[in-house]
Amino acid sequence: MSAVAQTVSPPAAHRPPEVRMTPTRPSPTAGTRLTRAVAWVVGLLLAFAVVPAALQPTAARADNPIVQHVYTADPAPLVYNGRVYLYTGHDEDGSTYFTMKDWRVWSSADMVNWTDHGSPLSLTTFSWASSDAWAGQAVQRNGRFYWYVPVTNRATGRMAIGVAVGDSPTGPFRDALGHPLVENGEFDPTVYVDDDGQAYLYWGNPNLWYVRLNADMTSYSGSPTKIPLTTAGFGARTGDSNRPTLFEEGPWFYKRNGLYYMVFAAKCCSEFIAYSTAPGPTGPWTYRGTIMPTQGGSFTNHPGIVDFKGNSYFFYHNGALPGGGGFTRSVAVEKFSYNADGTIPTINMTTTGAPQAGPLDPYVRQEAETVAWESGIETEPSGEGGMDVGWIDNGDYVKVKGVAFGSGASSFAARVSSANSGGTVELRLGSASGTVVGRCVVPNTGGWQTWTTVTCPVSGATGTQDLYLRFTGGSGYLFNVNWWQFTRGAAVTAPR
Ligand SMILES: [Ca+2]
Ligand SMILES: [Ca+2]
Repeated sequence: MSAVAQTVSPPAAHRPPEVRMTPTRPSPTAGTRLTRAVAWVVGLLLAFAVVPAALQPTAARADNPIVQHVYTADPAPLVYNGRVYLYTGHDEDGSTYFTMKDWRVWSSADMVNWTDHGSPLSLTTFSWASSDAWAGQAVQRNGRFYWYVPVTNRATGRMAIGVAVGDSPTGPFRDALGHPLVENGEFDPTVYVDDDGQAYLYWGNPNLWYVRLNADMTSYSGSPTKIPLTTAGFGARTGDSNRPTLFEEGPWFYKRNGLYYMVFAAKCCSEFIAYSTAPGPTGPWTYRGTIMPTQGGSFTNHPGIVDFKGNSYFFYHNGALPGGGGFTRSVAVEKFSYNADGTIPTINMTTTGAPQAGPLDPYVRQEAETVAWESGIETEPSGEGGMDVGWIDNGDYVKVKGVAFGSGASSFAARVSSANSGGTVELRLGSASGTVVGRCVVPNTGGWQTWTTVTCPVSGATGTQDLYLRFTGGSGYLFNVNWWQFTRGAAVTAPR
């Protein structure tokens, strides 16, 4: 979908299909990737046999995966200034391979309502990259944001690590170097800045490498160094003489309470998530076992761990959305608690996800693209900045979880646009068919990016509730919504 398509063409009666890419094939020189692809195909067949019934698509009550309108993969969370910023890859609709062209950014203040920040980084950001926008990670240093990503270098046909830099966690991002930061045919970078200021870049499949990054975060000292993959350090794999340890890919490196953690995708395929710990940033590593067993209908998985507002969270991906699978993945999250000795308990995938870490304030501007769950909507860059919600058909809805109305709201305002005949925003509590506390009529505004603010009275919205913005109207796409906001006050009685 794109804003252009929606603006130029009259609204169609059906959701526009996303462009389907011809599956890319590993190049003959990319031995690692070829091996990986073959193994994954085998894994794909296996994965379909082990999808737990609980993880089959069930929209009702579910809030996990955390994004539903696009497929996301390879989560990399970053806590900054009271929010969790989540950097992900993006699986194209209908993918039959790792057809990945851009990365996405999401953020949340409560772990359940996630704001879509669009795609501030793509293959086109790197003039030297040809394909494979795979698993990256962003970190903050001195107020700048460095996003490390693996891509295929067009000139060599090999996987390389690029680094983009931006002045905000949501970008815009630019290629910091104009060439790869490091290239050895391996991928999946993870970065951690230690307390002493020394930053480390780890990456690899089938090996595990690191370099010491310089303070500028875009160069390094010394040469890439290979971590010895011993069974004591990374567990024992059976059945693959080329891969004697469990380490497969997707490392996630950090320190907590003086202990260094290497969390990684283990075995192949299907993968599970395991981890090792070390007393120092480069080892020696000791294998600590499984964090997340093989679950969830995707034959890969990928870890990301942060502490936020006093709790710990584990991000991963699965194939739990409708149409989901090994190449159409979705990022999900679970809350967990470290054991007293720093070990990590077993974490299982759920369809409920993490509990809400604090209510959402409806009396400040909230972006329409802040979503706990939705049905039928898409997002696009807004002409007013940020993103807006569009491709709204009759009956589509957005769920916003845990909205703190307190003693009550008196009115609702929404920033809307429509090149069609508009429609109605129904404000419902508890479910998409729950009690209506307000209805806001949206007119034709003269264009899909011609915005106006509509308001309507609200009655009966008190306490903390799940708010459903349910959209109704005629045929075709009805209208777009950029943001919304309630006004506090006594309920207004509708005129008789
Ligand atoms: Ca729709
Ligand atoms: Ca918006």
